[in-house]
Amino acid sequence: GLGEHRAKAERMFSLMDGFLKNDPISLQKDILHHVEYTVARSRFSFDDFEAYQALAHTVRDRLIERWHDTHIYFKRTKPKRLYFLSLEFLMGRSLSNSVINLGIEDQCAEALNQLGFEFEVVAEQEGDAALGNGGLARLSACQMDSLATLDYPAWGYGLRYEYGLFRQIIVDGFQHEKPDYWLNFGNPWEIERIHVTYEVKFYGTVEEVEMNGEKQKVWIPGETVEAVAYDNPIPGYGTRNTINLRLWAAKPSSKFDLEAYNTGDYINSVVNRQNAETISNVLYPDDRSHQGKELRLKQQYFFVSASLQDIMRRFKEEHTNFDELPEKVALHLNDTHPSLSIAEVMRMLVDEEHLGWHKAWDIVCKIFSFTTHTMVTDGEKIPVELLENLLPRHLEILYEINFNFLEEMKKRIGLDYSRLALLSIVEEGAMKSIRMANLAIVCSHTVNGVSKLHLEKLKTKTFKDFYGLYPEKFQCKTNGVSQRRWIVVSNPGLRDLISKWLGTEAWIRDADLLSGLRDHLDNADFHLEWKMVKKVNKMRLAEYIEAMSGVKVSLDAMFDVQVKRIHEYKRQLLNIFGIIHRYNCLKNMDKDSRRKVVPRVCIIGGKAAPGYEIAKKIIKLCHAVAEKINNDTDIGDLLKVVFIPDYNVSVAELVIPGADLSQHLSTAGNEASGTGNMKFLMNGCLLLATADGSTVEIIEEIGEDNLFVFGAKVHEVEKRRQKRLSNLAPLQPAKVPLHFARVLRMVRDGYFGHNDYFKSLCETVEFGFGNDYYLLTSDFGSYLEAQAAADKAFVNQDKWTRMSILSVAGSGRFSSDRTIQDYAESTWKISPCRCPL
Ligand code: CR6
Repeated sequence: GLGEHRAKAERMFSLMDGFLKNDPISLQKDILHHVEYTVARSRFSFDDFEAYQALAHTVRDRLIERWHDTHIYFKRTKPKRLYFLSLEFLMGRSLSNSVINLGIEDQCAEALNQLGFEFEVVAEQEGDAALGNGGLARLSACQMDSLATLDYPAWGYGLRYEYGLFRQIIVDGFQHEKPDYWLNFGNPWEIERIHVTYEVKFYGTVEEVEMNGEKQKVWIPGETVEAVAYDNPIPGYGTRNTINLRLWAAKPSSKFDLEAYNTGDYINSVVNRQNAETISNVLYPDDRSHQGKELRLKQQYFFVSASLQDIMRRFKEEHTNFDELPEKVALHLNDTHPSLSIAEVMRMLVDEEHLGWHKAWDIVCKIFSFTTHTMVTDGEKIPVELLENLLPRHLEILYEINFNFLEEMKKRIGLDYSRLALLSIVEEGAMKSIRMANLAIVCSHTVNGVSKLHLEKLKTKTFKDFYGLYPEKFQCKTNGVSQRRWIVVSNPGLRDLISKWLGTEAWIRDADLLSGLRDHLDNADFHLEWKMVKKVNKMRLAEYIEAMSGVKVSLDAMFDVQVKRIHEYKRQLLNIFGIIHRYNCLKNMDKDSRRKVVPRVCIIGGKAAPGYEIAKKIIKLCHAVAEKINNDTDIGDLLKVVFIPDYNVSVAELVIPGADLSQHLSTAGNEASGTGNMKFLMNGCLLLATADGSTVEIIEEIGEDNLFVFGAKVHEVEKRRQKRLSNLAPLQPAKVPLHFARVLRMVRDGYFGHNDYFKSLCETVEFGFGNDYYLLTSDFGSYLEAQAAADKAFVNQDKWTRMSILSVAGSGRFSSDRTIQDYAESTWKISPCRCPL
């Protein structure tokens, strides 16, 4: 009875000590407790890694407390919730970030110290969680940090890949891929929820049955897999709120395969069950191309089905009427990858909850929002053949959605079949397929671009027809990055300096306050301290470079960095050609002129998708050029070239704060946003960049004088491409700038060896072959001018420091807090829900 219940509650309460304590002594006790009972080592002998594990568990306990309180609070107050659906999250390391967001960094450092350990060394033991490819995935991670910090009632959903993004090994200058079995050493940041499981079904047939006198479709699936939840607490900064990132892992269904068992085929039944686990095994390593593979489709549906069952269960616990769904639930599609969700919600509402089609569609159109992350017109497509086999009922639903949509369109635009064909969700042709972007646009109430320039292209090119029909859907949400991760965690020196001169740490929650640094623009002490911070970061980076590549670099040199995925459109090749040109110039200089040269360390890093041959050749060329130049004793410290292997989040945290100059070279109109530029900006590194993606807005914010802009503008690109093509027939070397031709010839003729191997790479920028689609030839001159301007500015360290300060001061707008607040207010319509202390 009630009395019994109360007695039990009181007893439980009396057993509780209250919340875990965060003073250094309590932390030490907890660390030692975990050394002994979690890691099972002796408290008298444990190493740095074991100290990491014990501290991680100590922090995890504290995260769990807040995480619980937050969820109880959300449950009680029943706010509208946002569900952020993404197939990729690049979380990187968690320890430092958690400790900082919990506000216990000093206490943890002291606790470790007294046990004979150093926080930095211990934190270095942690491996990266790399469940994503590049910008999109790291953006998701920054946005989760902002959602938690701004107290939004949000959950993230993703997949718990057992193999994250491959590790890049360089052998002899060539990229090799090694599996990233990141769970090998355990993962203290996740909580396995063995009771939170859902069955996910595949294959089978669709049948029609009579139900209450009406015909109803039912899907009779052929295969069942189980999804198990793993929860990853995401702590906010300066708040008790700790939200959840729920990642799904596939397990064989607990329903035993009876038939095989009965026929005595025990071994095969177990082997079949194991196949289920392969679904969430490995992340696809391409960040811009989609191949329409069955396993990828299976991953997408597995993710969608498990997440939506979870979301609907939570909704139904609190509500009985689906009309309330749009008031209580916002579903966000992070790119097209999770957009099967649309068909799945329709299936749940129509087939399982027995709502009428039109009513269900009405609801569905009010709950989805969508962000596209690409400038590419040819988006993700799913071959109908695959769907028909794997998800037969969903294919029917997609056809019906499309039929209704096209009927509506016929009423609006008439029988203009070529236009209708462009709008159609179904692409007819050699390979009939579902256009995921069209599906997402038709159903979402908001379609977001990731920069102003991107939105403009969506409106005028990529989705021009849809824009004409639904202009109100299209919105710009310029990307942002978290200043917690990209200054506070990765650049503690700069953090202290900023806080000292602003007289507050409030900028960690409100990045607009960074503009206050402008007040000290001419203060000599401020300049001195600013330069000192950069110097220390350069030292840290120089040590890393020497350890990784054996190259010793001078701290007086300008550290010039280009780190990002390797892509033709990002034009790492332009950078390398510039380096070769610089080398040529140095070789031709007399002693006197050489004395005036700004020494450079050119740092390049990034992964190439395993099947992307040209990108792999770019990596090899980078190594070949480095080998030649670094071993030329005549050049010495004036020019060094370094390739940093296995670029990932934790490497970025080291490289970005140590950079003087960073390069963002995409041919205008190709980078939807870019977020690396923002991270460098926040770290006082000057940008050398094209007017592409979000860089256009950075220029707006800090002024053209505070960075080095070059190259064709978006509106010029198309014209130049046309011009090149009209020159196509005769090879016209005269049209190619002399410097460019010379550099190209050196690579082609084997000056750096491997001329056969580099041939196809050279051809991408030659007439009659690749036709230089990305316009390296025509941008080269302007690129060299920008480089010269950077050299000139660097000589005047006073001016350089001012530009650097103004970069950080102008970076507030590029905080993911601003992005998330904008999404919350104008797209998701959710309000903060702050858990009381
Ligand atoms: N590759 C864009 O290319 C953008 C991020 C995040 C990308 C990049 O310009 O900054 O998304 N697109 O919005 C995709 O991944 C499809 C990316 O990271």
